[in-house]
Amino acid sequence: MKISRILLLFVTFAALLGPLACSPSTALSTPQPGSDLEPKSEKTYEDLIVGYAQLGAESEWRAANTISIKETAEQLGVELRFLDAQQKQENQIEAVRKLIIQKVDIIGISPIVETGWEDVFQQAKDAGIPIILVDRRAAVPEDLYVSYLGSDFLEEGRNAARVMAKLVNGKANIVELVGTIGSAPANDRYTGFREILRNYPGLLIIDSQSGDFTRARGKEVMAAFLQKYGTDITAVYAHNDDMALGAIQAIEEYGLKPGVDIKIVSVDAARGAFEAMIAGKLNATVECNPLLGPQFFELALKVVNGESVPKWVPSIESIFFPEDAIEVLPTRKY
Ligand code: GYE
Repeated sequence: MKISRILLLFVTFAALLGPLACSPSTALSTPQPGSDLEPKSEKTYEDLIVGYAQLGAESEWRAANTISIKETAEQLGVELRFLDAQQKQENQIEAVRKLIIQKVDIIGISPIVETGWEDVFQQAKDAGIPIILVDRRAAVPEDLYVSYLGSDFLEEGRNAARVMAKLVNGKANIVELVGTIGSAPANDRYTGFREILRNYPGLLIIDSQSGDFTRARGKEVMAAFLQKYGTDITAVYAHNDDMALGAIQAIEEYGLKPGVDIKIVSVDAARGAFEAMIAGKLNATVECNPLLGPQFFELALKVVNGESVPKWVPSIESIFFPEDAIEVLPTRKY
């Protein structure tokens, strides 16, 4: 009984040791580089070098977006190489080229316009540097970027139209302040708005011009509209808050009451819009979230570590009206 138990123990022990004893080189020595057994060295935020090609500083939204990227990088300990293209596509292309030469791990970019990116994105791909589109899309084949992180601009345009229709009871002469020509948000906010307007024959767009997403241009374009159409204008659709705020000034200088004589709907939901709603000068703002830093770096780390990520990571957004403005303003981070 005793002997057979000892024998059993011995046999079990030998069986356990057997494979190790027979193939010590694979089981006990250091795995060969590239072999399946080599532990994958996962990068952490502190190891990451991230390039970021920002398009400029045209609006309150953009300022908040830039702060979010820079602050998050600092909090996480990521090394950020941030370049500002000052509203020019050629600068932004050059910025991507520089980041490729610097061999950053990954590049984030908010493309100023949709077209014209294939060559430089291909160069990044050839250099093995993945691109994440942040905030704005680019019209390139899907294999030239890993993911798009940003808003549904079409839906923002549709929501602006839905809100406008209610506000004016389905009847208005609208002037439209378009964002930067050729940019994804301007293209989609233009199209989405019109999609819904098809259901409202009383809502007419009497003119549509670009104010380049800036307050100064928004004011100029609105002043020109007022010169041309005067009190025929009953509503403004602005593709962002800054242009709406510029339009408000132009309307006041013309001697009319913004928000009352002329209803105004815009997009972004930046602090300036809440202040204007509290003052009764703006009737609604459709939210577009610029605080993309945390989601961006999380995506970047996943991509660099070879994890699969969705082709589109949408941001969560809502719509705000003057009746919520006093309560909501203190909670706004941009
Ligand atoms: O709405 C506008 C900014 O790309 C979503 O750009 C962004 C837009 C934003 O200048 O204010």
